[in-house]
Amino acid sequence: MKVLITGFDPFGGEKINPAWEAVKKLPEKIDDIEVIKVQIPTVFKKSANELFAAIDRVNPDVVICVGQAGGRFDISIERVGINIEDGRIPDNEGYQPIDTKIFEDGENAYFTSLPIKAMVHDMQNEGIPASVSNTAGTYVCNHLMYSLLYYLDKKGLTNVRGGFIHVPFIPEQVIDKKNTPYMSLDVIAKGLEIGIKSIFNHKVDKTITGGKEF
Ligand code: PCA
Repeated sequence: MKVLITGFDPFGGEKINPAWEAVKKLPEKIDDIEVIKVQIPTVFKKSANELFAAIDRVNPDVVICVGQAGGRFDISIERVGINIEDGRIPDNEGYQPIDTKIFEDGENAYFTSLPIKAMVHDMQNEGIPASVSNTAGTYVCNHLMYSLLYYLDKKGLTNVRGGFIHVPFIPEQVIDKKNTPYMSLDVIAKGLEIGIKSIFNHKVDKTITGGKEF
């Protein structure tokens, strides 16, 4: 069994990206699951193209993309990617789309095929704050999540499960910020490891609430 897990490079003036830092900390093997790590640039089109190349090369059973969500309190497992890009700030190559489609021939949205309720449940069970998120935003993370699910669908890779996890800032990133939530890198990495195990332990998701009013 193989999991391809990606993390973005730093963006928006940050020196590090906790997503990539946490991915780097993962072991090379979790039980009998081989863990293949790839860094992805925070650049709209390039991020997806590099992910597609990695999927073709690695032939994974599961693909998890991880990104920073500065301002969020917990590890959030994304439910859906939407066919829109609207950049609050330019990407790392200066591109700032406003209300453009990611793929003209794609659905309006794709739902993740990861067992997100089980993943949240298992993380919480081990004392790690986690929740289901119903929006991955409209920046490069949503672009990558949408593109991943579009690619798996268009290529007919129905056995490959894919999705996206957003992680909070780590402590060193919030020293110069006021009232900003953070989580330690070790806790984030442990959360990702639990999430990976959970995916391989759950072919079908649990039917438990993960709902939010907003
Ligand atoms: N987070 C950004 C893009 C790269 C990253 O780590 C996002 O949430 O869109």
